[in-house]
Amino acid sequence: MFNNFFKSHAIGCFLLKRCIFWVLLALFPVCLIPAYASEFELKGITVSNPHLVVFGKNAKSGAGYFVISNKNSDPVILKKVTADFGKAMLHKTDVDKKGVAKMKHLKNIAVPGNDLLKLEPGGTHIMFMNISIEFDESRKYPVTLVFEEQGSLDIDLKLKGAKKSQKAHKHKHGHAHYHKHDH
Ligand SMILES: [Cu+2]
Repeated sequence: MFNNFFKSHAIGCFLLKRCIFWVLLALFPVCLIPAYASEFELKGITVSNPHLVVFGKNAKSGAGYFVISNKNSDPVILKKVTADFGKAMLHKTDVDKKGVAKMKHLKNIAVPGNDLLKLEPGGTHIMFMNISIEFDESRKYPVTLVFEEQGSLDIDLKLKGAKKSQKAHKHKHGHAHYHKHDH
């Protein structure tokens, strides 16, 4: 029945074209997704979705999270992180027997061969301290990851969550600010 419809009428052809148009239009957002998901690569290492969580615009500390995947058969070791907006350290949150979360400083982070490691809240993360800038959600924050054998990889962290915490800290507004300057 469909065959006859398309063969006998020019309008069938028109409808078919329209149909293709709509299918392409529906697929269009799918094609755009890779543009939003940020990925950085270096010698078989892929760092995906790097983001920065800070508590308020004037936060003095924050945490960086991302996924490191390692396509090499040997483990890769992240030994250092540097950032121009603050001091960066490798950290891990551990929960002790009493249920108290504590952060400990790691010398390095190893990603096993053909495996991935997620840096996420409550686990391994990049800790940023002594932050000297005001955060702005419209820009990205460059960070350099230094791997033991592969060298350094520049990534951009996307700011997340500053708005939410600003709301949560609303009651703190109105306080006098004390600024300390080193000369
Ligand atoms: Cu930490």
